[in-house]
Amino acid sequence: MQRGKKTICPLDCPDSCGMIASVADGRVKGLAGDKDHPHTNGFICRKMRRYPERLYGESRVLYPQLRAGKKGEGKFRRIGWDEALDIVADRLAETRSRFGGEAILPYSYAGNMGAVNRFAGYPLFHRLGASQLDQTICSAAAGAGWSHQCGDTPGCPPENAADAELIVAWGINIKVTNIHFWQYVAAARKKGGRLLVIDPYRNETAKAADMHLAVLPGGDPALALGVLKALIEGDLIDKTFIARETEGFDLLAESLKSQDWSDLIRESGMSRQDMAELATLLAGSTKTFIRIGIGLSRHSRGGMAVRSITSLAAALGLFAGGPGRGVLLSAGAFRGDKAKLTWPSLAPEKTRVVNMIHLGHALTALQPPVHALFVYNANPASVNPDGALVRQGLAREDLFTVVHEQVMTPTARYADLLLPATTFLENRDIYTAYGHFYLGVTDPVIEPVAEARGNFDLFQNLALKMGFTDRAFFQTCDERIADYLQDMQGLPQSCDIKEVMAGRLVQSVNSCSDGRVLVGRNHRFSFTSAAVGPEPQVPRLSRAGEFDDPDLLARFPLRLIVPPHADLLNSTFGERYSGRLGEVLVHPADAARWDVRDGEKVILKNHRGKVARIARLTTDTRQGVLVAEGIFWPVDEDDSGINDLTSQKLSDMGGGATFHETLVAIEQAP
Ligand SMILES: Nc1nc2c(c(=O)[nH]1)N[C@H]1C(S)=C(S)[C@@H](COP(=O)(O)OP(=O)(O)OC[C@H]3O[C@@H](n4cnc5c(=O)[nH]c(N)nc54)[C@H](O)[C@@H]3O)O[C@H]1N2
Ligand SMILES: Nc1nc2c(c(=O)[nH]1)N[C@H]1C(S)=C(S)[C@@H](COP(=O)(O)OP(=O)(O)OC[C@H]3O[C@@H](n4cnc5c(=O)[nH]c(N)nc54)[C@H](O)[C@@H]3O)O[C@H]1N2
Ligand code: SF4
Ligand SMILES: [Mo]
Repeated sequence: MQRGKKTICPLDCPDSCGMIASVADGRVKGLAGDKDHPHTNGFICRKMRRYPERLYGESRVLYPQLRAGKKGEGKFRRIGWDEALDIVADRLAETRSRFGGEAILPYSYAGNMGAVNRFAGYPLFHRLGASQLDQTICSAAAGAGWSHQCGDTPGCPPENAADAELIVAWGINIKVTNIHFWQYVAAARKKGGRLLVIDPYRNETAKAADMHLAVLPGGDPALALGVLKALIEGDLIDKTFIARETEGFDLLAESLKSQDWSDLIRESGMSRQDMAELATLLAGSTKTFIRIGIGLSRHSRGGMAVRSITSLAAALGLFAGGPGRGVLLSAGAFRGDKAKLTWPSLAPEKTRVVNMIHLGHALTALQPPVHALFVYNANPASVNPDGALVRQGLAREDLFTVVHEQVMTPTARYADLLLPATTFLENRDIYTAYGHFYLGVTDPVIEPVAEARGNFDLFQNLALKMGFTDRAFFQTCDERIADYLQDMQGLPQSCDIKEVMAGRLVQSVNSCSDGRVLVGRNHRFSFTSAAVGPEPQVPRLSRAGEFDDPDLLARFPLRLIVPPHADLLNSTFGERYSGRLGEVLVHPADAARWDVRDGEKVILKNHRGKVARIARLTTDTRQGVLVAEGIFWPVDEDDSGINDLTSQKLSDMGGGATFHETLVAIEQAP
């Protein structure tokens, strides 16, 4: 007999869907959307509907294994858990005593968004005095840009968009990366609302939209400031809101006065008329909802892009709330004390911090060197920029690498010791979301498959094995969840923690139904920068990084962006598409110039590396801009992937990544 059990999608996706797993004979037969989850609304994406194939698939890592071939070759021999734990404990202890704790580098990200399992390794690595990882690869620049102007204001609930007259999807591919937001777009359009997409290429969302502006990659600060300049010149700003709930507007207006139109036009790739029309469109709609994506922040001026767009939104009064109005980047609906998960008090003072984007550098050049690497919840061989350098590091004979994984990923192939990880269906955890305002706690749906162990169990066991007796290591999973929930901001006052622990979905109190997000929170929107630092006080045009480098432009004249693919979640599910190169969208004029043909294999290359893709000729992208969707797994013997082309350069704020700022050349494959 099949039974339906509730769970939550653990993937790094804003939607964090509620799901029903159907289980029979201790096996998961299928996954479907939970009808009782207001945001999920009974529907999940096609990636996750096929999850049971992954759970029981050929690629699944089932047992602890020791390397039995060359690094990266992917040959292993099975060992037992006891032996495996002894090996890790010995090697970590030895590394620490010979070279000091900082010679150990834990590397993890968001393969599992459950708060307990995501941060499960932190207490042990803190206790070991290991190098600390700055987790910047995704939203650090966007988050820093947002907090410069908005402080800790949460985003507006997505439901509010359903009443909008105008929805702006700015640097976000809703139909691919945030599909449940589409229900609000559809509802708004039913009532006559329109969708505008601002994105360098005609992505899936732009194809389904009413309007599309093909801004240049990295061009958003110029576009947003140009529109703001036009609004001020046309006296179209919301003066009441600006006076009542913001500060510093005069400084920004003054700075924009002296800003040349020619710079704004060149940098945005938009005409003055485009900007004037957008200003008119925005001023003419009282109910505007701006959905800001993280995509536009993966640039040298990514933080500035967010600062400029939120400033534009504030000048229009969109933070004042009201039906159909709002601004959403990241929900931020609940704020828990992360220290309750990570236990920073266990770390020695002043341990070195490694920005995860610099992993290639950290494994090949950092002094004193890293001698032990522990990877979990992540696939750095595929997702990290400067991929060839990352692999060079992973191939070092003197590096001891542990990888805790669910499937045989490109990183797992480089492990000295490979450990089998459970999936969310085999774990208990607590999930918030960055695209909606609900929180939930889940129970395991099935027993662990084969010898898989969850992150939390693994690290608790390892800490005890290493002889650590701190309280953190004796906590049960339930105790950690309860501790985290205890003073979580955003929970309703009446909320019964016991009920939440038993699986009741909770809606954040930050989700005021009228979308009003600033008032009443002791908060004013600041057009000037609240933080100290090298950033300019008011948003202004800053440098474009790699795209501004004349030497590189002469050799690699095309701008490449590398957004997500609908069938992958970052590199997760790559095992489903083994042998697939992935495509690169090329404008026909560029194709003619560089002599590449539709459907043929091409080489993209620059000073960091090269990778093969299949050319797709289309006017969906602008001339001079190439688009390579998806982090497919390596196909060729040289192991290359799309991130062999991207750089370790950091964004202007938050130490974020600059994935969409890559110069390349293109040629026919030999
Ligand atoms: N199917 C699927 N869903 C996903 C993911 C996935 O890999 N696959 N990844 C998940 C993760 S980890 C994240 S962080 C989110 C990210 O989701 P998003 O916030 O949507 O961010 P990106 O996907 O990086 O880029 C979104 C859009 O930004 C555009 N873009 C690039 N540069 C610029 C620019 O300079 N200006 C403007 N205006 N637009 C630009 C890209 O062309 C792309 O269409 O999605 C999550 N959801
Ligand atoms: N070219 C390009 N590169 C990008 C991006 C892009 O848009 N373009 N996006 C960037 C962004 S936004 C992000 S967030 C990063 C994402 O980088 P990662 O967080 O590394 O994302 P994934 O590729 O999904 O890999 C996660 C891995 O964790 C494993 N995993 C899942 N759950 C568990 C668990 O419970 N325990 C253990 N031990 N392992 C688990 C999965 O099997 C999977 O292999 O990639 C970045 N890289
Ligand atoms: S990947 Fe996103 S859309 Fe798909 S089930 Fe998970 S949370 Fe929902
Ligand atoms: Mo991300």
